[in-house]
Amino acid sequence: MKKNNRMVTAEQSEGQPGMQLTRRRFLAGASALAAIPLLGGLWPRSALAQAISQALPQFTALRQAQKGILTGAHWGAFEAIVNGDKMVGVQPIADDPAPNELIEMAPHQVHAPNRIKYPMVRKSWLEGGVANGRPELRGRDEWVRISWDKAFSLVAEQISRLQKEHGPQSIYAGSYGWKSVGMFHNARTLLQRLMNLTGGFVNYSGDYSTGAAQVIMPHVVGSVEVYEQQTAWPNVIDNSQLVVMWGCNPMITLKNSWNLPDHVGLSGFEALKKKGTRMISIDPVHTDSARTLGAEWIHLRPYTDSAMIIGIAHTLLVEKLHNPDFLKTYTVGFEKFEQYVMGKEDGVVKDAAWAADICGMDAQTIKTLARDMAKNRTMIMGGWGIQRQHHGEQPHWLLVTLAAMLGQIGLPGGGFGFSYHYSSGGSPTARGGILGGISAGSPTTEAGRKIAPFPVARITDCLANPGKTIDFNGSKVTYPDIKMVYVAGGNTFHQQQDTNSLVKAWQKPEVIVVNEPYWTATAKYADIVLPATTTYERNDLDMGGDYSQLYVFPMHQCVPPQHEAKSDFDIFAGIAAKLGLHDAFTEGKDEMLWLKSMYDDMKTQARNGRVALPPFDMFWSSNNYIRFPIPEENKQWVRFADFRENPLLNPLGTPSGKIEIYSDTIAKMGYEDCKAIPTWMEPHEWYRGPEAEKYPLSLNTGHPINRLHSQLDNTPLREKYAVADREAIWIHPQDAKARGISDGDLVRAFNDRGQILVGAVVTENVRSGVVRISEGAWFDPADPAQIGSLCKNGNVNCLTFDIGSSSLAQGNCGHMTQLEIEKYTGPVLKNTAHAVPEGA
Ligand SMILES: Nc1nc2c(c(=O)[nH]1)N[C@H]1C(S)=C(S)[C@@H](COP(=O)(O)OP(=O)(O)OC[C@H]3O[C@@H](n4cnc5c(=O)[nH]c(N)nc54)[C@H](O)[C@@H]3O)O[C@H]1N2
Ligand SMILES: Nc1nc2c(c(=O)[nH]1)N[C@H]1C(S)=C(S)[C@@H](COP(=O)(O)OP(=O)(O)OC[C@H]3O[C@@H](n4cnc5c(=O)[nH]c(N)nc54)[C@H](O)[C@@H]3O)O[C@H]1N2
Ligand SMILES: [Mo]
Repeated sequence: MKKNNRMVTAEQSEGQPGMQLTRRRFLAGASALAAIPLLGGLWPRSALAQAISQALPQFTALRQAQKGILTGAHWGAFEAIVNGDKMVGVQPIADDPAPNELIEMAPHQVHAPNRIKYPMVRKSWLEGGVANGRPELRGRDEWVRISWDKAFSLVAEQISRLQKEHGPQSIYAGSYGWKSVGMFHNARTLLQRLMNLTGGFVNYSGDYSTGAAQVIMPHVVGSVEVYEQQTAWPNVIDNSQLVVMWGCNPMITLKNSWNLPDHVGLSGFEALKKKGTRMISIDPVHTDSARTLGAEWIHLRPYTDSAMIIGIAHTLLVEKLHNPDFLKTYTVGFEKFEQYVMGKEDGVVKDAAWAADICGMDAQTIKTLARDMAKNRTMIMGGWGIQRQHHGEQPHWLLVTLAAMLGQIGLPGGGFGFSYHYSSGGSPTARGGILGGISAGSPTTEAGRKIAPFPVARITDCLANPGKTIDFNGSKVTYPDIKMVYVAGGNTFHQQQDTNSLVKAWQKPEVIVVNEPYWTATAKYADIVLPATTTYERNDLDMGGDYSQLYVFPMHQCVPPQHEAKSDFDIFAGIAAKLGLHDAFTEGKDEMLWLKSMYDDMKTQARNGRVALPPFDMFWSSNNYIRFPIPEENKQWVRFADFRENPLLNPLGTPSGKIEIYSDTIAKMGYEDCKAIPTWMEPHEWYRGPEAEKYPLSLNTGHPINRLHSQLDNTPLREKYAVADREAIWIHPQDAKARGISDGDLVRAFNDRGQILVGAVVTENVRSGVVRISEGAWFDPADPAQIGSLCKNGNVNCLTFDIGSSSLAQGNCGHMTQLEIEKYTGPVLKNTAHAVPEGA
């Protein structure tokens, strides 16, 4: 049995887009809230806090806002300082162990000059309708302002027309995206709630974050692993002797979380540093994490990690440093992997020298690492960039195999963890209630219920090739013929690879609707654009700490809705009204009634676990948040300890109940690009492929330090990272010199798929032969009439290719591509990425 720790399971709704949160209930202690006398009206804050903490010292603690209004974002909970109708400042909450400066952007988010002010329609679409809407003008047409009433009618007409004429399989409302925090104003869920009521829609499966790993891991360890609770931080700090960050940049990626962050992971890494725990970073980039934590840097050629891990496995084998007992008791199929490593079938001995040659490093480094890992209590922390690649299923499968050979899985401070860098995996789980959100419901028609989702990153392929059938995880998926795309809470033109092929495929649907606060490229390429509020213009609730579930936060409205913006809830309720579905959509509840019912559900659930919560009205009006207690045993929780203790009583969810180094299930799928044991396969593009002659540099597209993807690119934070007003490109001095590029220069980065303008940062923090451009710069084509024209802001996905990681997972390959760069000497081009389109 898994003890006292939240599990995240793959379902189609919450958590990381596409993930559902569940948690075990707890039984201990006794409720005491009943002892508090009920007072009517508004409580003086201090009196409330005092009364509750006296009654419930052992259960809940109310934490008071000091100066402002409690709200929050993916980058942290904070207090908003408001002056009249303006947000003027922020202050982090007192409990945040590592407040994040990104919160300071909140006032700029609200008052950004590129807010969408009114409902707008593309002129040719408004005039020509579906028959003559000139979809090729998307992204460069004129805009016409319309009333909300007209907007609701236009959208409702399209939905009912399509449901009637082509059925729910003609409407794509997957709407992948990172939206904003808040369990109620969840743009994507609200969109899908509406679409389900109208009959159904096409959804996606998986996500962009862990497309490959979340599909392979259930075959290997029986769970998605990437969204699972990790061995708790205090246990890691106490026991790990060597921490290997494999393609993992936690001090950056832990700044943001899916829910309000608790930032406990950041303090965990700080604690390791303070203790002097040895840390190694394996990455083509000398990451901020490696530098701030003082980790040793092992750099390899990008996309070659699988070979390196196999080389380590070889050293462990020949030096007898592996743990045969562990492999025998807890895994299946190791002999087949051993034969592969020793070259029994193909005659290629995959030793450290073999790996070093592929990885562009020396063999000694690989051997030493193998010995150090075996000698010490080692925790392998795998990031996700290494699986956002062609054959991206292999690195994580191999890391599990490596950890199994070391035999420390399930021991304190040992094994592997694939979520230490994300949303504070390992932050000990608290005991309290869990907030549910509004539900998407289910399709109301038989046809709607039958629709199979397609893997999310296949969107361009799907739009371009209706009727095409692809492999996916042992089954087949046939693309529907999409006639309507609806996006709410995502930025398709940022997230998807090979932007120029997307631009082309995007011309196929008959109608594209986007709810957005800002004029992003996705909004600019729509037919109907509906202005959405930001979090700070509405009321909501959220949990703090994705894995810890440590807090319940009220997110109070700070300022009135800007311009004519409406919340997604009100937008979809308005459309629903035109379809005669208003009450079905709202269930007769407004924003505050929904929040109260969500809170009350959590309160009942918490009470069953013997944790008492104050009544909603009291909680809401007090401007406090609630912190739940963390049971002592959760602070030392060890992932897989139960399995290790008794693999028969606590089997894994794989067919064998063990770790599958050989998977019979995958063998039966018969895929050439994902075999039955983890293997090294040459990637689609790399430094030794034929494309490298023309495009010798390998691309790294890490997640941005000062942004969440594309979010906040339109704020003054830009001044921290933009070079010559473009996205930065990190270039090694040798590569820069060879091309006559100096620090601060404008650079054109290009390959056969596209070209972008970026600003040079010449630095030894990337390995030579590698350039790094963060994902998330808004797409801004110099000539929107020419597909493939220079992107003036540096959207890296203009360069990446769009194929699936393999037939198994069909994950995206955003972290892999070959390219060339040159000093830009063309005409001066104004960056218009954050400009409002003409007529808007
Ligand atoms: N090459 C490459 N590509 C990548 C990646 C990579 O590493 N390399 N990373 C991938 C990953 S892991 C991810 S998760 C994706 C992220 O891709 P996205 O999730 O699309 O990225 P965001 O920039 O967070 O986009 C969210 C959008 O929602 C809008 N929004 C925010 N709040 C609201 C709201 O309340 N209502 C509405 N209607 N809209 C709102 C924001 O303004 C923003 O435009 O990108 C993927 N793409
Ligand atoms: N500040 C910030 N934090 C974020 C986000 C953000 O946009 N900004 N996004 C959030 C989201 S949605 C996600 S999914 C996570 C993303 O978490 P990750 O996917 O782990 O983050 P990345 O930065 O894409 O990649 C992590 C590291 O992998 C390295 N890497 C890339 N290719 C290779 C390779 O071939 N070999 C090796 N060894 N290393 C490689 C990169 O250089 C980088 O240092 O972060 C979350 N946190
Ligand atoms: Mo992600």
